[in-house]
Amino acid sequence: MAKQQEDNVKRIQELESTNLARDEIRDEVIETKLKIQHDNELLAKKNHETLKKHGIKSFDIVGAIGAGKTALLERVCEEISSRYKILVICGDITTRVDANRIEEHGAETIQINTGRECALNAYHVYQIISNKELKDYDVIFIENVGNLICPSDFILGTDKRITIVSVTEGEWVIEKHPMLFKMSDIAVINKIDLTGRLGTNLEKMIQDAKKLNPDIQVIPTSAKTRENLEILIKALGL
Ligand SMILES: Nc1nc2c(ncn2[C@@H]2O[C@H](COP(=O)(O)OP(=O)(O)OP(=O)(O)O)[C@@H](O)[C@H]2O)c(=O)[nH]1
Ligand SMILES: [Mg+2]
Repeated sequence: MAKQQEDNVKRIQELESTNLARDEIRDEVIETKLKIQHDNELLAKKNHETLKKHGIKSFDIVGAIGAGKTALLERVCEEISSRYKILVICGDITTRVDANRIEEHGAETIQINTGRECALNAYHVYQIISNKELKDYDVIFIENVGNLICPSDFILGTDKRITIVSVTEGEWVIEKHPMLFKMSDIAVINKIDLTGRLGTNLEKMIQDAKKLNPDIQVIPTSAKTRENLEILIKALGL
């Protein structure tokens, strides 16, 4: 993790701990959080090594609730399933709605129900890839629980992280959730078919993502009209 990002994470954890913990146990709370994060990073590294060893391309899809993560995965799977054997791991607190939807589009799916947890962690992925015949897959997508905050604490060990928001969340959504954009390779701004009707300032959203992370590739899309779907697939190298 880059130095500045590490400092940001530490600062946020300190602030959280100030709110949550009594003075006398605050240091312990911070220590515990850092340890959990460190252990998660070790496991994520192991996941990535395992996936690489099997020549699997892997992507972690995070983003706002209802931004269109599943809808975009449905479209992407439709386009590429004749060329790649795809496994999609879907994280949700309950139900297998997303897995059922994606299964209709040429991919095998596994649903993880996290219960009260607001994000997948590297151990969830470790458990799945340890129990799968990885030679059967070319591409693995992981759709995280819809949330723009918690997944920033847990990397999973994929090649690329893609953060998805949509114009329906308003033009401030990227500015207000900097962490995920700082640590992502691609930012997708979905539902651009609705931009005119909502009056959302799409250009501001694009510029905000670039300001937060000059290296990020920003792709405005519509899962409904398929606008820029090809650009997204190319950005994934598929
Ligand atoms: N107009 C429009 N609607 C969309 C688009 N993408 C998704 N939707 C709709 O938005 C709603 C939510 O889409 P999902 O794909 O379930 O979103 P999600 O991010 O997977 O949601 P969670 O997994 O619950 O966080 C559905 O009703 C979709 O049909 C889009 O590009 N344009
Ligand atoms: Mg979904």
